[in-house]
Amino acid sequence: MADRFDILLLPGDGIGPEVIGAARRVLDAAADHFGFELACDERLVGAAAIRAEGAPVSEETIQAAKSSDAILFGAVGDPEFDGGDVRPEAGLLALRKALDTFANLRPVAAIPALLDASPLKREIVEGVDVLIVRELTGGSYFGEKVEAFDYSSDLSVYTKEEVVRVARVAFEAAGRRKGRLTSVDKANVMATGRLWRKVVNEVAEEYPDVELDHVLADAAAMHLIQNPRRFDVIVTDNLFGDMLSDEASVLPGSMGMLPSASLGAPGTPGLFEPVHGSAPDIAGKGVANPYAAILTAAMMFRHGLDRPDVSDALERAVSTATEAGFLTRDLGGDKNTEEVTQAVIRWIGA
Ligand code: GGG
Repeated sequence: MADRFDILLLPGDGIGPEVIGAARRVLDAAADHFGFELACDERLVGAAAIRAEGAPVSEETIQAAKSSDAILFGAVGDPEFDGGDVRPEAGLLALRKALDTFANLRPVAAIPALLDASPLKREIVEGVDVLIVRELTGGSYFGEKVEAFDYSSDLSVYTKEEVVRVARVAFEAAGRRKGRLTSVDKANVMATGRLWRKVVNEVAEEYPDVELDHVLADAAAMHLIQNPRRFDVIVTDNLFGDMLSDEASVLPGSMGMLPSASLGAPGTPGLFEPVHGSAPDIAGKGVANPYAAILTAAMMFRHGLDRPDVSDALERAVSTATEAGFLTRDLGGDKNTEEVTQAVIRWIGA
């Protein structure tokens, strides 16, 4: 069991530095409690990097990411760069591509203490436990882009191998859970959707114990808020995965509760980031919800650093803090970032 970890912190923009600052303090407390050593390097990304270094992610930062054990990322995005040629979000996409983190795991589970934070009825939300596996390095986010004066296009390209590798991650995950996988595409209208479905069916032959079904993306969006318990694991492309996981944030009540892990080939560093963005409207006010960043750190210990014991302790501390009423404004509470962070630290190892 490793007891020293080199972590690259990339807080980014908006509330990113606040939530990564909170997660860093929780990590330091976990290091004290479990007796491991944490070596953290911190660098700029997104709008912060454009301003200081002239690009949304520098080559030095990409090299530092490649040589770390894991990357803990905050959020990127800043209205100052809306409509400009260089966008902060390009830094995140460049990192995902450089690290080849092709599988983005986005767990969405109902949290007992937060059932009333969801705008959906209690009976819909109760017991929800879905894992969305989003393909992260292909599709329309990465295809050739044309931005001319009076037309634009985003080319969506998927190769068979890109679908095979993310499908395997999803089948493996389903095999460790309830054994049900739903593949989401638009095979009725898109060529990439038809390739996606054909390849997922081929990969299914390697996993006879996993029950597979296919749902069109628009229908999946409806089922996700009408009957979310019908899903165990969902695998889908980059664009649909981005949208469905944001939609799924209404289930636990707030985007501020959703962590994610972006994984590449075994032995390569993973990129761990909360699903939420930079939320410039509340940045700097000390009210951001740090739970997603803390749960993201928990995913880092489980999927990136092979320390499920630390991950379990962080997840338990978050559950206890929410049950004790440490809720930020987005969850209907009145606690600030600092109060929630201190509560989690208090319950680590308790
Ligand atoms: N922590 C997530 C974040 O910063 N999101 C901003 C963004 O670039 N989103 C697009 C995406 O996740 O593909």
